[in-house]
Amino acid sequence: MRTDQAPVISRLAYAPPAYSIEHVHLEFDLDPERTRVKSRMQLRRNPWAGADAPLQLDGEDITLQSLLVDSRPYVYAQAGGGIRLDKLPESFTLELVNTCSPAANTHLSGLYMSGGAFFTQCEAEGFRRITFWPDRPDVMSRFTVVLRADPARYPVLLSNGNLIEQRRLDDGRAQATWEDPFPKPCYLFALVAARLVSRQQRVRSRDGREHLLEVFVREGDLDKTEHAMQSLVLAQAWDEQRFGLSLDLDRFMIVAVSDFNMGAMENKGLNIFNTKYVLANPATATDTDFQYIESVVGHEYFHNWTGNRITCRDWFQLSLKEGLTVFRDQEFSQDLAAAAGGESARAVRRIEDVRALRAMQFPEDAGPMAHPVRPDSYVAIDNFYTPTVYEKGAEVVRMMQTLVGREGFARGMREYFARHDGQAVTCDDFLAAMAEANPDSELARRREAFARWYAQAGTPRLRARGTYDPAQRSYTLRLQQICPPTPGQGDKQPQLIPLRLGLLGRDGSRVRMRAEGAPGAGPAEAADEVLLVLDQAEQSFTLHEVEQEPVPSLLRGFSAPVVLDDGLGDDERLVLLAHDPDPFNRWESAQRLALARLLPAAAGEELRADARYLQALRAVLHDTSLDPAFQELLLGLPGEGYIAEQLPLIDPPRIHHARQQLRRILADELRDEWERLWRELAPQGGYSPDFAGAARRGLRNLALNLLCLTGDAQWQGRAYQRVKDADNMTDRFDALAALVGSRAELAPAALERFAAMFAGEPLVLDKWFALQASAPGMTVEQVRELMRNPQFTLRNPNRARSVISTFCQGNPGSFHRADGAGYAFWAEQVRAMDAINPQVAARLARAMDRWRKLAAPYAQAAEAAMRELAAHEGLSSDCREILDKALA
Ligand code: B3K
Ligand code: ZN
Repeated sequence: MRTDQAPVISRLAYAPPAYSIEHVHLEFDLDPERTRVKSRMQLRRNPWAGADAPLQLDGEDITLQSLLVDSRPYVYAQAGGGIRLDKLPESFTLELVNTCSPAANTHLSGLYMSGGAFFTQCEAEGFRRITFWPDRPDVMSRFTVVLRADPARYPVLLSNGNLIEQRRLDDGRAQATWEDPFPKPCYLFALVAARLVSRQQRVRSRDGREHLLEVFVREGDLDKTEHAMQSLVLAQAWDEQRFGLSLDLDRFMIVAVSDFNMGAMENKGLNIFNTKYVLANPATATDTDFQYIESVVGHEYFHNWTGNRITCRDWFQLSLKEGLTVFRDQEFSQDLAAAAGGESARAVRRIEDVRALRAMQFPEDAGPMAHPVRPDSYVAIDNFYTPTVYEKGAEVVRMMQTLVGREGFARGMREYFARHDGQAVTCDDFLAAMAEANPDSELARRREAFARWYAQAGTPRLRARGTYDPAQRSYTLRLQQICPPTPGQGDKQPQLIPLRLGLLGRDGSRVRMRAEGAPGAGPAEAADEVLLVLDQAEQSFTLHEVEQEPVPSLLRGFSAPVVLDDGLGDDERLVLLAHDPDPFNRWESAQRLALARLLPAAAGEELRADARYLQALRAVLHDTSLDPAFQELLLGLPGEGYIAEQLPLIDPPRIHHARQQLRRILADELRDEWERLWRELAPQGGYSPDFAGAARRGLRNLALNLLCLTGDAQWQGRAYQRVKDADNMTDRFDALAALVGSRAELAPAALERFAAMFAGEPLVLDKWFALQASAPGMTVEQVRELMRNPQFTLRNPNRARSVISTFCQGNPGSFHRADGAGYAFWAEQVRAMDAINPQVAARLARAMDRWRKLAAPYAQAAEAAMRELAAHEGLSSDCREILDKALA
């Protein structure tokens, strides 16, 4: 295992591999205690390598048994955790035998056991825990894989590509041989040996080719696979339709496993998924679960082209595949939503994505782990599967689309595949293909300024101030951008910011404008909306033929991942909330109005919710032209973490209290509206997780939640009844959450009932644990009590996260305590988890990222707990990296 002293890997130190492996033949004799791996590879020295170039093979927690070069024993040296071979011929065959122990592998990286079956996870550096190999993404090889195992325990034997042979051996074991026709890096290797059943579906791609799609699960879970399969079918059709990308394999498999470090993995032709992102039926999964499954199934499927056919040269380029693939899955979900609920449904998805970006990525960009979308260095690459690489990376790709248009973007994608199919490339290569396919675009003209999005960490702040000149009928916007310093990066250059904007009259009417002459401005004719392209620290744009003093609606659709200071006051925000044709900015106005009330209260002043504000929200709830999902977003208050980011110094319990107070005011003051909505949004027909149904449930259950918060025993009784008899998990769980969230007397009984109903459903129990860990007023002792539940275990990442991460990262009002008990608990759990699974532990370690922003006495208590934890020897390099950065 890798501990403390791991070296820092630096991007600029990249050197291409000395040897290529054209083909590998792998044989596995699968045994939980001692699996034997035999590999035979054809290697060739690359033209750029000198004749004396050594071959470095990585290896971790595995035992080498024998090594032959061209069938003869060969001397090797132990080096860098693996082995090094010197003085090799130009081309040769290398044969290795090694063993590994899947049953002892609690890291869930490499080959491991879950529920008595074999699974793999190789990204980023798990393959070296299976066999010796140059474990880097720029070594791409064709794999043939032979699996041998006891058919009584492991009747299903899977690997990447096509099944070419299956037979019974003389010793009674089963043998399966798989061949993947596409060269791939080892991180995309996968195998599964398990007792599983599958749902199958045949689909045809545009060229007439037939494909078999399969979803494998444990017996008894087959009734929870329909939605995942449907999502897969939709993803396959969407990628053809939107990007002309067809499935390139005869067979595409998804396998669900309950012990898994993250969401899912895009192994070529054999995706392995956390059960959480596969299994769903109306009785066990919520609308949100159904939605996540759609997007994760899409995401992994889309990787087949963006990630697998074209992969990363090195791990610093991770966003090449992740940012692009998140962008693709977001577009997929938006297109599906729009097909079901129109443009407003598309906007709902966009707002959800931005909300997640601001809740997760903005704090990261402002904290000790801030790193560019293309990082410059790392100790443990697994620590860099971050919201910055994923979600900010997706925003960077989205800005490219904004700058070149949808058509231009599709053209750029075609160019990217024409140039790089089958290669391992860099973020720069993607940008070059996109820009060069669109030579007349602002992206091409100002590529250098745009490229800073990959190089500079931190969220740019954009200040905008407008002045109207009635004599000239012109409106001048002065814009300033600065990007705050981040660890290791002091001075920054201005970035290229696409700023989509419109103007409104005070009466809410649209005000047209002509943007002629402004560099990067849109059409010269008068228009409702323009796209300005900024690339200077300070610049001004004048908009002409503006007939009245306007209210500016800036950064429409969140056209760039920046923090905008538009200097607007309540009057203007109320106009935008009521009338902005851009749904994103309507929502943003509601968020800002709420923040204007919450921030003073979070800093210690009395909370004031004025009549004008309440009236505006009442009007939203009355507006029958609005989609209920959009109404729900407009009424939702900013999260505690987002509020905290707006303050120089934070007192998390006080923030929690202020937010709860405002929720309570909304509950009381708009009570008649909530009661009306409850009645009017009653279900029409049976449950279906479609957009419209989910939207109605979402708003109706918000109403129930707030009605329970008023403390009204009748509403709490109604919620209790729903926990008992709801016909779907969304309504049942939301009712339970309403009781727990309002600390109702009925909450304990409801929790007990719920647990009894779902004793055999691990994913539902995760929700049950998480709901309690996130409950207001939760104490550390109560969390410990939850951990004493016989169903709790640290060894299952979903379960451990449902209690520990939920409490430490999702319940700031309870976790941060003056006596530091929450921090001591955190330190203890990080240590315990680190001994089992460093990747999961390092995630949990990040709960303290923002400790320097804490007010007294929290900051002092947090630092003490962190220093004490850091003093322990034997922490993994994963955790060490996080702690060192946080304390630096
Ligand atoms: N590529 C995987 C993530 C691997 C994480 C390794 N620690 C899932 C995804 O992004 O699709
Ligand atoms: Zn991904």
